[in-house]
Amino acid sequence: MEAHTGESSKFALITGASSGIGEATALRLATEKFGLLLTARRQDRLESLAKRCLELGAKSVPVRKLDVSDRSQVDDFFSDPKLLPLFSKMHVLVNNAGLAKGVDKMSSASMDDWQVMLDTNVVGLLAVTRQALPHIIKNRGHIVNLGSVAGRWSYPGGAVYSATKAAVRAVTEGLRMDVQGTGVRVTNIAPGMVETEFSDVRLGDEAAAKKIYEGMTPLSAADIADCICWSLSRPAHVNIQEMIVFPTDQAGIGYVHRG
Ligand code: NDP
Ligand code: 8X3
Repeated sequence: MEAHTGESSKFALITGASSGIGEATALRLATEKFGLLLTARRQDRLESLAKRCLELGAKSVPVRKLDVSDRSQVDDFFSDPKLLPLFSKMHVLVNNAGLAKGVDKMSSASMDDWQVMLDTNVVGLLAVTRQALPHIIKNRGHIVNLGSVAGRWSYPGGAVYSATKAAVRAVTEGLRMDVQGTGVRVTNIAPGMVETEFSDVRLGDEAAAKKIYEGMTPLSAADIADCICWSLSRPAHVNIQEMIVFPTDQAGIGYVHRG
C-alpha cells in the first residue's frame, strides 16, 4: 500500500457515510489510519460510526450533518472556519451520497422522485466537488465518485436513476481532463447489486427490498469499500478510471441467477 494510505496527516471526506457503502468505506479507511470527515443527513448514525472508526485507528473523526442536495448547506459546510484546517489536509473525497426513488415507468413515475435523484446524485455531487476541488488540487488528491452499472446500461423503471449515474460517469471523465497536470486522480466506481439500504430507500418497503436479493448473493458494502480503497492505494502515477463490479450471480442488469 502506497500513496494515500497509512498517513495520519491525510483526511478523507465521505458523503453519505451513515449507511451502506459510505459507512463501509469509513471503516476501511479508519483501519488505514486516515483522518475522516463524515457527512450525511442522519447525524446520530454518524456519531456512532465515528466511535467505531476511532476504535479501528482513525486519527480523528469529526462528523457533520450535510444534505448534499441543499446548496446553501454545502456552501456553509465548506466555509465553516472550524473545518478549514481539515479541508487543507483533504486528500480524498468520496462522493458517495446518492439514492434511487421508485421503479415506475416514465409514464407513471413521480416527478418529485426524479427531482430528488437529480438534486442528490448529480447537483449534490457537483456542489460538493466544486467546493472541494481547490483543496484536492492543492494536495494532489483523489476524487472517487459512486456511479453505477445503471450509468452505462439503462433498464425499465430505471431511466432517470440511470441518467443520474450516466451523468456521474460523464462528470468523472470530464473532470479528469480538467485536472490533468495537477496530479489529481478521479475514479468512477460502478457497482451492480449491493445489499445496503439502497432498495429500502428506493421501494419504501423493507420486505420488498429483501426480495430483490432473494436466492442470489449480492455484493456487500465492504466489497465496494475494498474497490474504493484499492483504487486509492495505487501509486500516484496510476489512475483507476472506472471500475465496473457485478456480483457473480448478476451477469448484467436484469440477468440474475437465483439458486
Ligand atoms: P444506502 O442507502 O445504504 O446509503 C446511501 C447514503 O447516502 C446514506 O448514508 C444516506 O444518508 C446518503 N444520502 C442520501 N441522500 C443524501 C443527501 N441528500 N445528502 C447527504 N447524504 C445523502 O445506499 P448505498 O450505500 O448502496 O449507496 C451509496 C451509493 O452507491 C449511492 O450513490 C448509490 O447510488 C450507489 N450505488 C449503490 C448500489 C447498490 O446496489 N446498493 C449499486 C450502484 C451504486 P442519510 O440518509 O443519512 O442522508
Ligand atoms: C444500483 C444498481 O441495478 O439497481 O445502482 O440500478 S441498479
